[in-house]
Amino acid sequence: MGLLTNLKDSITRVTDRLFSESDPKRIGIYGPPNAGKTTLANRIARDWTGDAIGPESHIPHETRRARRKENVEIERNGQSVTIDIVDTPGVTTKVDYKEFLDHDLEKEDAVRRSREATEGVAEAMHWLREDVDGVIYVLDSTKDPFTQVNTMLIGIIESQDLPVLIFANKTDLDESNVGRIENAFPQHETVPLSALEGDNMDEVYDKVAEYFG
Ligand SMILES: Nc1nc2c(ncn2[C@@H]2O[C@H](COP(=O)(O)OP(=O)(O)O)[C@@H](O)[C@H]2O)c(=O)[nH]1
Ligand SMILES: [Mg+2]
Repeated sequence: MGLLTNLKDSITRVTDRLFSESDPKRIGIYGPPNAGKTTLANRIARDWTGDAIGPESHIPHETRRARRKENVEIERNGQSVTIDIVDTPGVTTKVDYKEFLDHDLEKEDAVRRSREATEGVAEAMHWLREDVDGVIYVLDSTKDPFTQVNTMLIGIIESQDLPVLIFANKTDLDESNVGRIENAFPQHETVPLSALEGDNMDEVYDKVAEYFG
Protein backbone atom coordinates (compact mmCIF):
# COMPACT_ATOMS: atom_id res chain seq x y z
CA MET A 1 0.00 0.00 0.00
CA GLY A 2 1.22 3.44 -0.86
CA LEU A 3 1.81 6.24 1.57
CA LEU A 4 -1.15 8.19 0.27
CA THR A 5 -3.58 5.28 0.68
CA ASN A 6 -2.32 4.80 4.25
CA LEU A 7 -2.79 8.46 4.98
CA LYS A 8 -6.28 8.46 3.51
CA ASP A 9 -7.23 5.43 5.65
CA SER A 10 -6.00 7.13 8.79
CA ILE A 11 -7.94 10.29 8.04
CA THR A 12 -11.10 8.26 7.40
CA ARG A 13 -10.64 6.47 10.72
CA VAL A 14 -10.22 9.70 12.63
CA THR A 15 -13.21 11.44 11.03
CA ASP A 16 -15.37 8.32 11.53
CA ARG A 17 -14.53 8.41 15.20
CA LEU A 18 -15.16 12.12 15.48
CA PHE A 19 -18.55 12.10 13.83
CA SER A 20 -19.96 8.73 14.84
CA GLU A 21 -22.23 8.53 17.89
CA SER A 22 -20.26 7.90 21.02
CA ASP A 23 -20.16 4.34 22.35
CA PRO A 24 -22.58 3.47 25.13
CA LYS A 25 -21.20 3.79 28.63
CA ARG A 26 -20.91 0.48 30.41
CA ILE A 27 -22.41 0.76 33.88
CA GLY A 28 -21.69 -2.01 36.37
CA ILE A 29 -24.15 -2.70 39.18
CA TYR A 30 -22.11 -3.76 42.18
CA GLY A 31 -22.80 -4.47 45.83
CA PRO A 32 -23.13 -7.27 48.35
CA PRO A 33 -25.38 -10.32 47.76
CA ASN A 34 -29.14 -9.75 48.12
CA ALA A 35 -28.96 -5.96 47.98
CA GLY A 36 -31.37 -6.01 45.02
CA LYS A 37 -28.91 -5.60 42.10
CA THR A 38 -30.75 -7.97 39.76
CA THR A 39 -34.14 -6.52 40.74
CA LEU A 40 -32.81 -3.06 39.84
CA ALA A 41 -31.15 -4.22 36.61
CA ASN A 42 -34.39 -5.88 35.56
CA ARG A 43 -36.44 -2.80 36.39
CA ILE A 44 -34.16 -0.54 34.35
CA ALA A 45 -34.17 -3.00 31.45
CA ARG A 46 -37.97 -3.40 31.59
CA ASP A 47 -38.60 0.34 31.85
CA TRP A 48 -36.49 1.16 28.80
CA THR A 49 -36.33 -1.95 26.62
CA GLY A 50 -39.36 -3.99 27.64
CA ASP A 51 -37.51 -7.10 28.77
CA ALA A 52 -35.55 -8.36 31.74
CA ILE A 53 -31.96 -9.39 32.36
CA GLY A 54 -32.06 -12.35 34.72
CA PRO A 55 -33.77 -14.09 37.63
CA GLU A 56 -34.03 -12.48 41.09
CA SER A 57 -33.89 -14.74 44.09
CA HIS A 58 -33.98 -14.81 47.88
CA ILE A 59 -31.20 -17.43 47.70
CA PRO A 60 -27.90 -15.50 47.88
CA HIS A 61 -25.67 -15.69 44.78
CA GLU A 62 -28.45 -16.40 42.29
CA THR A 63 -26.46 -14.25 39.86
CA ARG A 64 -23.22 -16.18 39.64
CA ARG A 65 -22.05 -14.91 36.28
CA ALA A 66 -22.29 -11.32 35.19
CA ARG A 67 -25.16 -10.57 32.83
CA ARG A 68 -25.44 -7.63 30.56
CA LYS A 69 -28.06 -5.78 28.63
CA GLU A 70 -26.69 -3.65 25.84
CA ASN A 71 -27.85 -0.36 24.38
CA VAL A 72 -30.39 0.61 26.99
CA GLU A 73 -31.49 4.08 25.98
CA ILE A 74 -32.62 6.30 28.83
CA GLU A 75 -34.33 9.57 27.98
CA ARG A 76 -34.19 12.50 30.37
CA ASN A 77 -35.18 16.11 29.75
CA GLY A 78 -35.03 15.73 25.98
CA GLN A 79 -31.58 14.15 26.10
CA SER A 80 -30.88 10.48 25.64
CA VAL A 81 -28.16 8.45 27.28
CA THR A 82 -27.25 5.00 26.05
CA ILE A 83 -25.83 2.58 28.58
CA ASP A 84 -24.92 -1.08 28.77
CA ILE A 85 -26.09 -2.45 32.09
CA VAL A 86 -23.94 -5.11 33.70
CA ASP A 87 -25.51 -7.02 36.59
CA THR A 88 -22.73 -8.58 38.63
CA PRO A 89 -22.71 -11.30 41.28
CA GLY A 90 -22.71 -9.97 44.84
CA VAL A 91 -19.24 -9.39 46.16
CA THR A 92 -18.47 -10.92 49.53
CA THR A 93 -15.39 -12.02 51.43
CA LYS A 94 -16.71 -15.53 51.89
CA VAL A 95 -18.80 -17.86 49.77
CA ASP A 96 -19.65 -20.99 51.72
CA TYR A 97 -21.62 -23.88 50.30
CA LYS A 98 -23.25 -24.39 53.73
CA GLU A 99 -25.05 -21.10 53.14
CA PHE A 100 -26.81 -22.78 50.22
CA LEU A 101 -27.66 -25.90 52.25
CA ASP A 102 -29.81 -23.64 54.46
CA HIS A 103 -31.88 -23.02 51.36
CA ASP A 104 -32.75 -26.69 50.88
CA LEU A 105 -30.35 -27.41 48.05
CA GLU A 106 -28.66 -30.79 47.70
CA LYS A 107 -25.04 -30.75 48.82
CA GLU A 108 -23.65 -31.33 45.32
CA ASP A 109 -25.71 -28.48 43.92
CA ALA A 110 -24.71 -26.26 46.86
CA VAL A 111 -21.00 -26.93 46.31
CA ARG A 112 -21.34 -26.23 42.59
CA ARG A 113 -23.21 -22.99 43.27
CA SER A 114 -20.58 -21.78 45.71
CA ARG A 115 -17.76 -22.58 43.28
CA GLU A 116 -19.54 -20.69 40.51
CA ALA A 117 -20.23 -17.78 42.86
CA THR A 118 -16.54 -17.53 43.73
CA GLU A 119 -15.60 -17.45 40.04
CA GLY A 120 -18.31 -14.89 39.42
CA VAL A 121 -16.91 -12.59 42.09
CA ALA A 122 -13.44 -12.80 40.51
CA GLU A 123 -14.96 -12.01 37.12
CA ALA A 124 -16.87 -9.01 38.52
CA MET A 125 -13.68 -7.66 40.09
CA HIS A 126 -11.78 -8.08 36.84
CA TRP A 127 -14.43 -6.06 35.00
CA LEU A 128 -14.26 -3.35 37.61
CA ARG A 129 -10.62 -2.88 36.68
CA GLU A 130 -10.91 -3.30 32.92
CA ASP A 131 -14.33 -2.90 31.55
CA VAL A 132 -16.75 -0.50 33.26
CA ASP A 133 -17.17 3.25 32.81
CA GLY A 134 -19.27 3.86 35.90
CA VAL A 135 -20.69 2.09 38.91
CA ILE A 136 -24.05 1.88 40.61
CA TYR A 137 -23.37 0.56 44.09
CA VAL A 138 -26.50 -1.01 45.56
CA LEU A 139 -27.01 -1.45 49.28
CA ASP A 140 -29.88 -2.89 51.29
CA SER A 141 -30.84 0.11 53.43
CA THR A 142 -32.17 -2.13 56.20
CA LYS A 143 -28.63 -3.45 56.75
CA ASP A 144 -25.50 -1.99 58.35
CA PRO A 145 -23.44 -0.39 55.54
CA PHE A 146 -20.18 -0.44 57.54
CA THR A 147 -18.81 -3.74 56.25
CA GLN A 148 -15.37 -4.72 54.99
CA VAL A 149 -16.75 -5.55 51.57
CA ASN A 150 -18.42 -2.16 51.12
CA THR A 151 -15.39 -0.24 52.33
CA MET A 152 -13.04 -2.28 50.14
CA LEU A 153 -15.17 -2.10 46.99
CA ILE A 154 -15.93 1.61 47.29
CA GLY A 155 -12.19 2.13 47.84
CA ILE A 156 -11.34 0.21 44.68
CA ILE A 157 -13.95 2.11 42.69
CA GLU A 158 -12.52 5.41 43.95
CA SER A 159 -8.98 4.33 43.10
CA GLN A 160 -10.14 3.69 39.50
CA ASP A 161 -11.61 7.20 39.35
CA LEU A 162 -14.93 5.79 38.21
CA PRO A 163 -18.10 7.83 38.63
CA VAL A 164 -20.20 6.14 41.31
CA LEU A 165 -23.72 6.50 42.63
CA ILE A 166 -24.82 4.77 45.81
CA PHE A 167 -28.34 3.36 45.75
CA ALA A 168 -30.02 2.86 49.13
CA ASN A 169 -32.48 0.14 48.16
CA LYS A 170 -35.51 -1.40 49.91
CA THR A 171 -36.92 1.90 51.21
CA ASP A 172 -40.33 0.21 51.22
CA LEU A 173 -39.31 -1.75 54.33
CA ASP A 174 -39.93 -0.29 57.82
CA GLU A 175 -36.35 -0.91 58.97
CA SER A 176 -34.92 1.05 56.03
CA ASN A 177 -32.39 3.66 57.15
CA VAL A 178 -31.07 5.79 54.29
CA GLY A 179 -29.29 8.26 56.62
CA ARG A 180 -27.01 5.49 57.87
CA ILE A 181 -25.79 4.94 54.29
CA GLU A 182 -25.36 8.67 53.64
CA ASN A 183 -23.23 8.89 56.80
CA ALA A 184 -21.16 5.88 55.82
CA PHE A 185 -20.22 7.30 52.40
CA PRO A 186 -20.56 11.10 52.64
CA GLN A 187 -18.17 11.59 49.70
CA HIS A 188 -20.74 10.10 47.31
CA GLU A 189 -24.30 10.84 46.35
CA THR A 190 -26.87 8.45 47.81
CA VAL A 191 -30.17 7.87 46.00
CA PRO A 192 -32.98 6.16 47.96
CA LEU A 193 -35.24 3.75 46.09
CA SER A 194 -37.26 0.61 46.13
CA ALA A 195 -36.28 -1.42 43.09
CA LEU A 196 -39.01 -3.90 43.95
CA GLU A 197 -41.84 -1.38 44.24
CA GLY A 198 -40.45 1.05 41.68
CA ASP A 199 -40.34 3.93 44.19
CA ASN A 200 -38.29 7.05 43.32
CA MET A 201 -37.29 5.77 39.87
CA ASP A 202 -37.60 9.26 38.37
CA GLU A 203 -34.76 10.50 40.54
CA VAL A 204 -32.83 7.30 39.79
CA TYR A 205 -32.98 7.97 36.04
CA ASP A 206 -32.20 11.68 36.48
CA LYS A 207 -29.06 10.78 38.42
CA VAL A 208 -28.03 8.02 36.01
CA ALA A 209 -28.28 10.48 33.12
CA GLU A 210 -26.44 13.18 35.07
CA TYR A 211 -23.57 10.93 36.23
CA PHE A 212 -23.11 8.60 33.31
CA GLY A 213 -24.44 10.50 30.32
N1 LIG B 1 -38.68 -5.25 50.08
C1 LIG B 1 -37.83 -5.19 49.04
N2 LIG B 1 -37.21 -6.30 48.60
C2 LIG B 1 -36.35 -6.19 47.55
C3 LIG B 1 -36.10 -4.95 46.91
N3 LIG B 1 -35.21 -5.16 45.90
C4 LIG B 1 -34.93 -6.49 45.93
N4 LIG B 1 -35.62 -7.13 46.92
C5 LIG B 1 -35.61 -8.56 47.27
O1 LIG B 1 -34.33 -8.89 47.76
C6 LIG B 1 -33.97 -10.23 47.34
C7 LIG B 1 -32.65 -10.18 46.57
O2 LIG B 1 -32.87 -9.47 45.35
P1 LIG B 1 -31.89 -9.65 44.11
O3 LIG B 1 -32.27 -8.62 43.11
O4 LIG B 1 -31.83 -11.07 43.66
O5 LIG B 1 -30.50 -9.25 44.82
P2 LIG B 1 -28.99 -9.34 44.25
O6 LIG B 1 -28.38 -10.54 44.91
O7 LIG B 1 -28.34 -8.07 44.74
O8 LIG B 1 -29.05 -9.44 42.76
C8 LIG B 1 -35.15 -10.73 46.51
O9 LIG B 1 -35.99 -11.50 47.35
C9 LIG B 1 -35.83 -9.44 46.07
O10 LIG B 1 -37.21 -9.59 45.81
C10 LIG B 1 -36.79 -3.78 47.40
O11 LIG B 1 -36.65 -2.65 46.90
N5 LIG B 1 -37.63 -3.96 48.46
MG1 LIG C 1 -28.31 -10.83 41.50
